[in-house]
This record gives sequence, C-alpha cells and structure tokens, in this order.
Amino acid sequence: MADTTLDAMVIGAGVAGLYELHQLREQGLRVRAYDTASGVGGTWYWNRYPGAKFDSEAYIYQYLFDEDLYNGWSWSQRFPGQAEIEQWLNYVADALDLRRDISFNTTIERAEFDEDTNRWTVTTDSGETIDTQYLITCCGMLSAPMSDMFPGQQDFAGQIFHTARWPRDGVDLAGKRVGVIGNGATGIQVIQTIADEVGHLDVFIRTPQYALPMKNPSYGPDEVAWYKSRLPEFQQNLPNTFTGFEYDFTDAWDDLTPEQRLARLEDDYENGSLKLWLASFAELFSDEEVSEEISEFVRQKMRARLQDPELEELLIPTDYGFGTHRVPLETNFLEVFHRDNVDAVPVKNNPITRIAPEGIVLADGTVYELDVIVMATGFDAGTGALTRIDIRGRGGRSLAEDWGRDIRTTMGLMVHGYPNMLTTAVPLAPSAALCNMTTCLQQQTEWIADAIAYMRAHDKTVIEPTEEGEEAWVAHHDELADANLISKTNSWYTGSNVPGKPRRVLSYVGGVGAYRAATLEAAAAGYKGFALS
Ligand code: NA7
Repeated sequence: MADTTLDAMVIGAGVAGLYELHQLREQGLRVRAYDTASGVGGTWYWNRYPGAKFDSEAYIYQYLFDEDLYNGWSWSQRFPGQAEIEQWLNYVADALDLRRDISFNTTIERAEFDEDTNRWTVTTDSGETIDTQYLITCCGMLSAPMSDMFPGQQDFAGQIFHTARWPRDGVDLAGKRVGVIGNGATGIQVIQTIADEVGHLDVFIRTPQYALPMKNPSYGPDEVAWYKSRLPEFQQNLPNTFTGFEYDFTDAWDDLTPEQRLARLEDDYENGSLKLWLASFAELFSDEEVSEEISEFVRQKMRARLQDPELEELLIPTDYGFGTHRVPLETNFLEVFHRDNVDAVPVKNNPITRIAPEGIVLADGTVYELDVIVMATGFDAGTGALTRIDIRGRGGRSLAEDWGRDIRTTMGLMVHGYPNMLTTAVPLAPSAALCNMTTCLQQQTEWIADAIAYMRAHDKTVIEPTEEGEEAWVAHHDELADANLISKTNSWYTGSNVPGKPRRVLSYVGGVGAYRAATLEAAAAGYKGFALS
C-alpha cells in the first residue's frame, strides 16, 4: 500500500509546478506537488548567486491567466533581481493558496509505471511512496547543475560553490581571492556584480560571449500603471510571437536598404533588452551572411567599449554567430576587465585540468591560488532533471537510458513508452532557448490540464504518444533545427556541454506561436498522435 494516493502528482514547485497544481486542483483532482527545495520558486529559489536577475522584462515574465493575480503584484524595475522574483512566486503561492498541497524538502528518487494498474509508483528520499495516475514533471529546463566537473574539487582548501547552489546566507567575498569558471548568462551576472567587492578576481574564459548592455530603469507608480494597462495586449500577443516576448520579427532583411538595416539594429540595441536578438531579423538564424553582419555589428559595439587589443582578442567572439546560443544582457561586464583587481584567464588552449587544495590548475601547470571558486558552469539542460530520477516506463525501460541514446519527446509534452507521464520544460518544445519561459510553461501546463480534463470527460485513463506520432514530431523538429544556425554552435542549446550527451538542438525553434498552434491542433483533433484508452 502506498503512503499517498493521488490522481496527479507534480514534481517541482517553480513557475510551471505552481500553475499546474492550481489548474488540476481547480478541476477537483487529488493533486500534490513535491520539491527538493524548502520553498517555492524553482529556478528562482535555487539561483541566488550575486547578481541573479531577469533577462525577460518583469511584466511579461508573468502568469497571464488571472487579472487580479497580475495586478496584485508590482515590480520595482524592468529587470528585477532574484530576491524580488522569489518574493513574487511566494506571493503567487499564497494568492492561490497552494502551499497546503506542496511537500517541500522532498526529492523524488524513482518513478515506475505499472502496466497492470496503469498507475505510477513514486518513491521519495524519505521513503514515502506515492501511487498516482498522472505523473507531471515541472522540473525546469535548467535545474540539474553541472557541478562535479574537475578532479580534486573535494580537496579544495577554500570554499567552492556552483551558482545554482549558492548558500541562502550568502558568501562573504570581501577582500578574497575569487575565481569564476564560466562566463555564460550566469557567470556574467556574477562577475559584474562581485568585481567591486572581492580582493582579486580571476575569470577563466573558454568561449567569449556577445554582450548586450541592459537598460534597467526603476519602476514607480506611473510605469507600473503603464504596464498593467497592457495586460490584455500581453494575453493576446505573448503566446503567439516567435519567442513569447512582447516583440517580434517584423521586417525581412532583403526588404531594407543597408542604411535602414543599420538604423533598425541601432534602435534594437538601444532598447537595452533582448530585442536585438529576438526581434531584429529572423534571418539571423538561417542566413550565414546576415548572421555575420549582425555579429560584426555587435563586435564593433564591444570593441568600442574595450579599446584594448588583448582584451578584444579574448572577450569578443569570432567563431560562432551572434544569437546562436544564449545572449546575455549585462551591465558593465566588459568594463570589469579594465579594473586592476580583475584578470581574464584564457583557458581554451590551456584548459583547467584539476583543482588543487590551493586553487585552479591549468594544463601547463600554472596554479591560480584562490580562497573561493565560483562554478558558473551551467546545467545538464532539458534532460538532466529527469535522468537524475530513476524513471521507468513500459517494460521497465529507463528514461535515462532512452535519452542517453537519443533525446526524443512528443512536442515536449510526453515520451513514447511512458504513459501518463506529462512533461514540461523538456526537449523538443520551446523552452528557455528562444522563449520567454513563463509564456512557454503556461502553454504547456495548460495543454496538460486540458488533456487530463478531456480524458476524464471521455472516460479514458491512459494517454501515450504513439511511436509514429513521436517520430513525426522528432522529424519535424530536426528539420527546423538542422536548418537553424543554432545547430552549428556548441552550448547547452545542443547538449554539447555535457560529455556523452546525444547532440540535438534541444528547444523547438519553429516559434512559440507555431508550436502552440501545433499542440492545440493535435488536441482539437482528439489528441492526434496520442493513443487514449
Ligand atoms: P552556460 O550558458 O552553460 O555557461 C557555462 C559556462 O561555463 C560557459 O562559459 C562554459 O564555457 C563554462 N565552462 C563549462 N565547463 C568549463 C570548463 N571545463 N572550463 C572552462 N569553462 C567551462 O550556463 P549558465 O548558467 O551561464 O546559463 C545557463 C542558462 O541559464 C542561460 O542560458 C539562461 O537561459 C539562464 P564554454 O562556453 O562551454 O566554452
């Protein structure tokens, strides 16, 4: 006998998990969410490193389904920081009275589908067993940290932290010798924030990043009233744009003169947001020449800020196109390297080989002596959160083994062989890459809630994508992905940051609006591509 019997179990109490729990409870299901964390927030619970903040405008990184919920919270900035975002998700949990149906401090270790009962048996780290009809994973796209990376890490005599496991009480960096490994979106936020405070900062750089300066005005009553008045527009617009942001591609590159193109790029750059990336020219992702022109536009901006040939060589990308992996927004990130207490350490040709008790060791034997090491080394994106759970589908098949061979899903919503397991923020749906995460997660959780409502209304108990349905989606995904320049660049977007991970563009690149239409069409056709029984 299981300790707990549910209709639906939700793993994760972040943006997706909270909303899924709410929707299924509204349907009258016995539903409960579980989370390793001691509070709600998911990504915004874990990523409390110095400088963590939005790159999406706060007013669109929102739940859109309830006007009162939207209007009941007011943001202090265009791109607020982690503390405020975590407070907002706590506000949501309280406003929807979700906490009573969440088990915190609980890690899911195993989930096994029983083909006789058509139900899942789930085991937690405290030994609790849960018997549930539906298993709904809301574990986040970027939640499995790449933290165990270098030989000798355990023997480091100082303190070592992955950014996604930053201590709640913070870390005293004042006057310390600090090393940061990684300069992705996370590393950049850390580096620009702590440079002032530390004694000395070594930044270990393997791949430089295109940097776009963020404009982050504070919001008073006027700005808050302005964005709140736009809710109907956002409800209409966000689910249908290419990336789930408020802006979209409007002009074709070939329709404009070179002067008009430049004016457009300047305009988008001056916006101080991700607009240059997500709403300048769609050809950025498909046409090598356009990609190179826009990349060069950004490089020039970076050169003008650096004005130092050595730093330009080290910090300005030349071997991949702008926007073919995550573009970070930054504030004085490049200028940090002009400071006397900051050094950029190139590690592409002279890689980090191990961590010694005194610091970081490079291939040529150089040792960087450090008090604190910050690992801004990223995540096993899309798959890691689920492959770190022992998930067993039909015939005992293992999701970790299946995805270890080939990463396949049906619209990122289900996986063939795993009946009644519904997924969010997994590969082959728009997730984190080219997507405002809340837009995508709302759409996915709503699709799942609707599917369950449909099943109940039609007296069905089991849903599973057919093999052919999955094959068709994977083929469609790959066709778009292979034509996209993202497929040529190494990053978590293609899974290349995890040794041995099968390479595939993880996120769907056909556009948020097109994805949404495809999922809704499948549902409207009686769940085409899925078998219901
Ligand atoms: P990312 O974007 O995966 O960045 C990880 C960084 O860590 C990146 O600069 C890597 O360099 C670097 N890295 C990883 N391993 C090493 C080794 N062995 N040596 C040197 N440098 C290394 O993770 P983030 O946390 O910044 O961002 C993840 C997402 O969170 C982001 O895209 C947003 O959507 C939010 P590399 O590029 O591999 O050469």
